[in-house]
Order: sequence, then C-alpha cells, then structure tokens
Amino acid sequence: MNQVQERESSAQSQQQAAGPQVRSWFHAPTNTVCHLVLDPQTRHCALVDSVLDFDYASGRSGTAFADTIIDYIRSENLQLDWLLETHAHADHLSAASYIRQQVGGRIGIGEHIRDVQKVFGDLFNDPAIPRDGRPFDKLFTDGETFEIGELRARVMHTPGHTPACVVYVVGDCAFVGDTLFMPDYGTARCDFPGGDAHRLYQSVRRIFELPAQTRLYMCHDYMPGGREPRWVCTVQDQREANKQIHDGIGEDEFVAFRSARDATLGMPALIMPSIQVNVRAGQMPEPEANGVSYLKVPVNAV
Ligand SMILES: N[C@@H](CCC(=O)N[C@@H](CS)C(=O)NCC(=O)O)C(=O)O
Ligand SMILES: [Fe+2]
Repeated sequence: MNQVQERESSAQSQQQAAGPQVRSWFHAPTNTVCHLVLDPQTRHCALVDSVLDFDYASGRSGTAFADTIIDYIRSENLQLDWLLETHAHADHLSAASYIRQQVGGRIGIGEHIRDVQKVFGDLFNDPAIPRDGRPFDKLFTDGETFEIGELRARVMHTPGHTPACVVYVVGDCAFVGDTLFMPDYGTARCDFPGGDAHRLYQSVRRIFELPAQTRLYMCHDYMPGGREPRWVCTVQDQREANKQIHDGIGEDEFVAFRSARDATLGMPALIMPSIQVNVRAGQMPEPEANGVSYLKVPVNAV
C-alpha cells in the first residue's frame, strides 16, 4: 500500500517561463495523481488532490506519499498557499489536513460540499460530521477567482461525478478532478449519491469551451491496456479523441453509455473510510474515550 511513484509532468518542459509550472506525483495504490501548481516568479504554489496512504485491512494510515511532496515543497523553498480539493473523493483519503499541519496553506473545496456533508452525515448517522462546510478553510463558488502568488486561478463548478465537483483553472492549465480522464479511458462515473450523467455531460461541455491548447490535468489514470500512467493532455485532444465524450457524442448517447457502465461497477475499495475522512477535509473522526479514532461501515444501507 505504501508504494510511491513520483513523476515530473511531461508537459513541464513545454511550459513558458511566466506561466504556471506543474509537478505531479502518481499514487499507484489508488491511481490518483496529485498536482503541485507553482508560480515561478513568487514561488507560491497550490497542491491539488493530495493523498494519505491507508490500509483498510489494518486500519493504518500512512504519510509516505504526502511526505514526498512535503519534502519537495521544503527543499524547493516553496510557499504553499492552497490545498485544493476538486471534490470529496470516494476512493482515497485526502492528506490536506496533514499537509496543512506540516507546511501551512488553506484547504479549499466547492461550496456544494455542504450538500455532500449532509448526505453522508445522514448515511453514517454521525452528528459529528459538519453540514456547514467546516473544517474546510474556503468554500468556492462558481466563477470565483483567487491568487496563487501572482497567478490568477478561477473556479468552475462542474457537477456530475458528485454535486460538489469543481475544476481549478490556473493560467493555461486546468485541474479537472474527476470529470474527464485521459482520452483513451473516458470520464468519471456518475452513480455516487448526487451523481448525474446529464450534469457531467454539461460540465464537460463547459471544460471543452476553454481555449483549445489549455492543458488539462487529470485526477486519476487507470492505465488502459497496461500503458504507463499519463495525466495531461489538451482540450483539443479531449474534444477530438475522448472515447466516451468527444465532440461527436451527444448528451443522450453519453448518458446511455455512462449509465450502462456505472451499472457494472463495484464500489471503490476505500469508499467508506474515504467519505468519512474527506468530508472532514482529511481529518480522522474525533478519537473516542480510549484515544482511538473509529470509522463506520453502514450495513446494507448503500
Ligand atoms: N477499482 C477502483 C475504482 C475507482 C473508481 O470508481 N473511480 C472513479 C473515480 S473516484 C471513477 O470515476 N471511475 C470511472 C470508471 O471506472 O468508469 C477502486 O476501488 O478504487
Ligand atoms: Fe472521485
């Protein structure tokens, strides 16, 4: 479970001096990609979708993957302004709270996380799960802008995979979370609570309206056909070649495909711990009287 792979984004060499620089780390156990976006002028940066190692069988969490990124931030003397979450992930635990504790930064997520907290607070019958957006530091609205050093970032609300999903557009880069995956894999599932394939289609069409050369950074790669992990391509690449949602595919065709595929998918292995931790911005539930923190499993409720 603690296998860590680190790769520099192949697109880094293509970047212009003044624009954002991106470095990415691939977390092999959950197929998740964590991206650091950096303003080279000021050395301020933001980290998108960090991962905490977690072995469900033993209930043990680990920080090896996060520590690799923390070491990089420290060794490069970077100032981490933001820990950005594209959504409340259902397949891995966020390391945002741990990383904030180590190197600072504010944890941001889309404002509709409140709805997700309510759904899962009710499912887990846990009054300790907040419903008001705490303990996130910042809830972003659609179209809101913010700074990473001198880089301007913009938030797009892109529901479909979950109701709270957002994309972060930073200069000529966009961190698309679980909307699109690489063109040879397709799109994210829409069968989680509050998911909606029609809304995902509309969200992807909004992403496709970004300039054609915008570099899109994926949150996951499932390495179809056993190829090497890949996580960046352009809007044009997606519009031309995404096998599930390229420009030639209409909404009804996409929704029919997505619904049929979703009906075949099992739940992610880590969905139960992930949801309980991620609606708390990556914090474990408060320890009980014996000092141990517990995660629940709702029996026959999902
Ligand atoms: N087998 C994986 C499943 C991961 C999964 O369901 N990924 C979601 C994103 S959180 C997805 O959209 N998958 C798309 C698909 O497989 O079509 C696990 O257990 O973690
Ligand atoms: Fe997801």
